[in-house]
Amino acid sequence: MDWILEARRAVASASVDLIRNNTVIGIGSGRTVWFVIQALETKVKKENFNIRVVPTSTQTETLCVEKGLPLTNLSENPELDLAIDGADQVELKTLNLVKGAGGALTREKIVASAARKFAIVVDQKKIAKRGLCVKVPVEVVPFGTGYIGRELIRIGGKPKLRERDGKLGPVITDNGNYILDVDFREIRSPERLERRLRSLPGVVETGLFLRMADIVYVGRRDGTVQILRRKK
Ligand code: A5P
Repeated sequence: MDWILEARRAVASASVDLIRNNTVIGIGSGRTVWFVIQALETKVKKENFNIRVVPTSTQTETLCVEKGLPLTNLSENPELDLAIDGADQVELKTLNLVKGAGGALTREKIVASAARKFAIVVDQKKIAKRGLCVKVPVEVVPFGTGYIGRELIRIGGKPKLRERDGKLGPVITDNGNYILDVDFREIRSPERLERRLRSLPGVVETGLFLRMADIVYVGRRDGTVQILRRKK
């Protein structure tokens, strides 16, 4: 699947064109963002830019430190000029997203909300032409996991506690919580689903990012980058 690596590289380098000097940028998490951090390092050095970044995960923070990108946080900078992040699925018509396969959904949603512009980098396999249909990650307070799981089944979902090879027991997020990956099959009304999920006590955040993305860079199999903009 070499084209995917090339697609990630291409969208990363296209997305850093949005970056201006003397700005504060939110940086998402995941494999595509890894290329964004590299492209950002190159751009900052080449243009001698003065930027600061707010990372959305411990992994991103470590990478930014390695690349010498100056860090800041939302206490110092509650308003960001731009945030760039990956996604697990993008609905073509609305640019609604599912995010959180890397477990950083809560910080990603906070950072995206703090940004004046939210840009997404994906490959073409992540574009959904007929509505969102991948599993929705839901971050939950560990104490409430059993109850929330039961409620998710009641509203038609199939929840699974996220576990990973190499670690016994559930994955713990950077916020000290668990993640339930919930299969809703086809998501007909994402707004309604989001409201229902958010109304459950103990749900910290969901991976549904609705009407948030302003621009999506799509890396295509033929090496080109397609740019989608959300209609306001
Ligand atoms: C991290 O929690 C996620 O939201 C990622 O942004 C998303 O899973 C995309 O990651 P990849 O670029 O690794 O596919």
